[in-house]
Amino acid sequence: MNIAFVTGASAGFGTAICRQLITDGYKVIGAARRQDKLSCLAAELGSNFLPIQLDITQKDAVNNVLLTLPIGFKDIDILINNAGLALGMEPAYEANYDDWDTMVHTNIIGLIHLTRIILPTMVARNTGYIINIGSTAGNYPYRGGNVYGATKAFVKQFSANLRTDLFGKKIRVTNIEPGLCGGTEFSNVRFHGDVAQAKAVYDNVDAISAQDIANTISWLVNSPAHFNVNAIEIMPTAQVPAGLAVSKN
Ligand code: NDP
Ligand code: 8X3
Repeated sequence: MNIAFVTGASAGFGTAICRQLITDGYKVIGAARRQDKLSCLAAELGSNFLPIQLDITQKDAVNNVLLTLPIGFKDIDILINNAGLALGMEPAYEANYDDWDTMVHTNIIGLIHLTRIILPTMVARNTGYIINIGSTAGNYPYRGGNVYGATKAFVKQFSANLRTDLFGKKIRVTNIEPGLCGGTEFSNVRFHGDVAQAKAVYDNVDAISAQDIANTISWLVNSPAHFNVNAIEIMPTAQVPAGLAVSKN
């Protein structure tokens, strides 16, 4: 039975991905900081789901993560680097330094450290699949996107460079680039718990859902091993990639 390691399992995309992969017959390791959320998911998903409390910004914890896995969950076939966040939407000249640091430490540094720890185990077995969750924010700028968008541009380029380093090996890499997706905690986190501001993002929009992302991942991981989708950009029909603006005097 194949084993998937999913970060950010306690909410949003990650929870939907864990549920979908369990349904598809995988064993799933679900990582996040909030143990209570992971415990609820474990109760729902049963013994093929292994919850692990992990803060991906803690380098020592990431370094030791493979040592903590029990027999039966050690040979990771699929790494889904999903944990991430946006904080704030102020223009760069007003943004909060700590928010910027947290985004960089989570979306970039946590992601690359975990990849660096798990990838050699895939290389040793010459099999594996890394799926990174980027964003349309990594492709197109928008006002207030500043560091968040830049972290996702990093994830996009890191994914492409991973593909290149894995030339000749049977290890796949995909960067998924979603646009506006409702029903997750993303905007609550971004707006520091301001529920009204978070809700307003999705008012009157038929946004994509976490299940749409889980369905995409299900399709990718169940596709044949010779088939690599390098990147896939997904938007709601209601959203278009048009951001050019002109300031007139
Ligand atoms: P949620 O806020 O619903 O979920 C984020 C998950 O990341 C949570 O499980 C959270 O768990 C986890 N997480 C955050 N920081 C850490 C950390 N330091 N260590 C471990 N886990 C962490 O967001 P979404 O599901 O919407 O977003 C998931 C990914 O998709 C993110 O990378 C986001 O940037 C990206 N994305 C989201 C879009 C959207 O519109 N929703 C669109 C495009 C991309 P915990 O707090 O328990 O640690
Ligand atoms: C999340 C999508 O447009 O809010 O990455 O940045 S967006």
